[in-house]
Amino acid sequence: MLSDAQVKRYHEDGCLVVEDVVPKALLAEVRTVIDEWVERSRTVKANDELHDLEDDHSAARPRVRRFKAPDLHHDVFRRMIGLPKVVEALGELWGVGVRYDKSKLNMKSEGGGAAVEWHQDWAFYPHTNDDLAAVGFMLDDMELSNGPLMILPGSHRGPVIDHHADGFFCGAIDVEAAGLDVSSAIPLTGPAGAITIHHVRVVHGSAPNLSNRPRRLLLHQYRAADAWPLTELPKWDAWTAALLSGEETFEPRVTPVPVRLPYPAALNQGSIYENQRTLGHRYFDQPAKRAAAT
Ligand SMILES: O=C(O)CCC(=O)C(=O)O
Repeated sequence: MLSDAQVKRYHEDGCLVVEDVVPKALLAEVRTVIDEWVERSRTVKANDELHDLEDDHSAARPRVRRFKAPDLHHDVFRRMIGLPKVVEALGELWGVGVRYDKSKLNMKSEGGGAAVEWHQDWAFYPHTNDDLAAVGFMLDDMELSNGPLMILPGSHRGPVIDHHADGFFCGAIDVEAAGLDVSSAIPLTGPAGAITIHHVRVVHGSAPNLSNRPRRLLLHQYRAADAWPLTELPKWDAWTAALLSGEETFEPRVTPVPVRLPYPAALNQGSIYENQRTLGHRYFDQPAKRAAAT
């Protein structure tokens, strides 16, 4: 599925864009379901197990920030989990079997859809080894103007950076306090139907969507079959049912990875957007720096 150059690029940068992965009919079906969900959200007044709402959401102008765990709510998202090109690509990157974890749909609506502050997914869910990745299915064209995912290349080989504020986990990096230079960040742009693959330790984030076009990114998380979480014990039946390729194993592969645990838990729960509310210095609230990064 992947060329040698793509595999090399992933290991060097910690990310990859692969075009033409989601079949057009499936893409159209997903968009239809999302449009229906947004329409239905007019009657939703508070965050719940599916909806994570923008602060300015209203019945007149529905603004959903994220649909949480969309795969638990509609079959079309489940059908995207095991797309052969996705499972093959991850298997080629890791050299072992692939297990599905979970899903989220970041909506980043036109006219200001929320930023995601710089972070490493690894800070949220460290495992016994770091062969984990999030696959982003581009449901719209991702361009510089609509807040594409941005990645700091090579940062997946660096330390796990502090994601705490005032002693509590906040799921975000204070770029100034950490002395982190994000000027070399690269935007992961591409046409709808492409996927992004980003390494669990790579530093990434995205600016608000100030364009007049949507930027919907469906993120599915996957892990190597032999990577076990350090912060939650899996329930066996669901765990083994999530294996998409390769052999099941009772022997976690343990490698010398840097780990910081996400405790004490974030003061604001519900989603990364809520966790990140307590971050002291917000990078993406500073337009000059945002312009420099994009
Ligand atoms: O939607 C984005 O641009 C960033 C997504 C992300 O990193 C996350 O939700 O953890």
